[in-house]
Amino acid sequence: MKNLTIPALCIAVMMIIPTSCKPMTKTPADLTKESIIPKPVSITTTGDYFTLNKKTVIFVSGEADEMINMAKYLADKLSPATGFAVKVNKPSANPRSGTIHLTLADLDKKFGEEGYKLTITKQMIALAASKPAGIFRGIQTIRQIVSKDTISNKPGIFKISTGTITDYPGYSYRGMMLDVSRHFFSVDDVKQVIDYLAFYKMNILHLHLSDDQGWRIEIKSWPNLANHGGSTEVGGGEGGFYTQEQYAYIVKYAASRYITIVPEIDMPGHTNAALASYPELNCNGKATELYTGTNVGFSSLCTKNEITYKFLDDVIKEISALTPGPYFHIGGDESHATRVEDYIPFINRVQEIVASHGKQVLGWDEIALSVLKPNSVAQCWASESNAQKAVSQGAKILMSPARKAYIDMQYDSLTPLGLHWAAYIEVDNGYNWDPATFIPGVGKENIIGIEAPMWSETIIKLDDIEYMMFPRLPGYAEIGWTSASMRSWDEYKVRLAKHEKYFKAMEINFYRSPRVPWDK
Ligand code: TNX
Repeated sequence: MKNLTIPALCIAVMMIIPTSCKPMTKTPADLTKESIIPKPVSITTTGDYFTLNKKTVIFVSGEADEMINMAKYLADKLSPATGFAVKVNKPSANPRSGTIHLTLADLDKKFGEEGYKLTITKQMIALAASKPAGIFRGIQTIRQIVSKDTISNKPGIFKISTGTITDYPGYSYRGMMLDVSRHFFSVDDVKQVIDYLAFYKMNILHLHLSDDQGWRIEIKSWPNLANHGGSTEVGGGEGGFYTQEQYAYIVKYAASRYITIVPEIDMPGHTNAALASYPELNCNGKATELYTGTNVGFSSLCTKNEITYKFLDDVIKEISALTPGPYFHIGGDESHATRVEDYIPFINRVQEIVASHGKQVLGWDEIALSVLKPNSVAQCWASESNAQKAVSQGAKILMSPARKAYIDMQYDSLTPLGLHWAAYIEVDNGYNWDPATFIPGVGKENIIGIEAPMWSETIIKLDDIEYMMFPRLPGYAEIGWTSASMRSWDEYKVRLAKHEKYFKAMEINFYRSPRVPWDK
């Protein structure tokens, strides 16, 4: 990892022979030609340049630490690209030219929490938003504009096209899921994923914290879950788990990128790691063996025993206390070892437990078989009729259709990692769909957003995560942010190709899809 860097050699050569590393400055200046992903709501150009150089200073509109931290973050992200440190200054009533301004302002309601307005003139770059999250999203746009392509033929001088960008998201939930159960990933790996999501303005990381193969979070009242249930993974490796302190740190790190963590404890199926850790969770009172295979649908909590609900209450209480976000994900998928007449009252009761700890239920689409609370959300992965059932109960939908959005699916039959039970998902296939017209009877008003799940049966290390995420993830980010009427694969693929420079600068191990017109 993973900062945007101009090859040092190129800078060195440029200082000697200024024309040898051909700058790709666009002439004439045209802000609308920038390859920003997700595509902003509107861009206008005024045909001039702002000059970014060593003297550029970032000002913030208030003293709030939050804004100053963001200015430092921007400076930090720009300096590897520019090769110099952009300074951060306290507010100034009369800022001089050549500055970047981050300002909280009362923007129109349509900008919401995450919208922003970026105005670039010859004298300054002004970023305004109603809320800090909007400033953070706008900073990502600045990062995508100030790249090595904007360097002028004078070293250390960047020419940024002038104009205005007005931008806000179409959906409020734009996420990715990481399965840390089938294979465990370190805190550093998770931080890296969070940074990738941030670059594309995504705002949710859903962590699949338990499954048959591993329990990945410390629960103080049931310590064996992590100690025993977390001690292996698919293939028999050593597994692992997050201590509560580590989980809290991930939550905090994500929050610094205005990303919310959604914790998932899968139930009543996908629970072998718990069943192996505590005999009393099994109907026959006997602990199961740890499991390191990849079959699904064989395990179930004992839905008729009271201890099961005491266990769930403790687990949901401890995790909820560490989770500021609104959702607690209860899984609920593929409970083939639970009879449906047991499944329905189980989910009904667990919804009450989640509510009693102040959280809202998210669950895979099967939870629509139960009586959904009005604020429960069904995550549609497989069944259209479950999604329709959820909507008919007044619940909302999170769209993750496996054949479009599962980033553990292979690109094609030659992809060395991943599965293909739902589909092969080439980059165009993953981009070309509209969540609001995908399921009959489920429209935009029923949908909170989209999520791309990364199941990890075959995904072992960060490099693998990157290979499956990129270059598909920017497409999911765009589906969640940009209205369907403004999206087309033929236009998008050209912008996506331009992001190769970011993938390379961030040292991302990405799939060079033949469907994307990369530079030769
Ligand atoms: C189905 S999707 C599952 C997971 C697997 C995944 C592999 C869902 C709710 N359940 O248990 O990991 O397929 O693609």
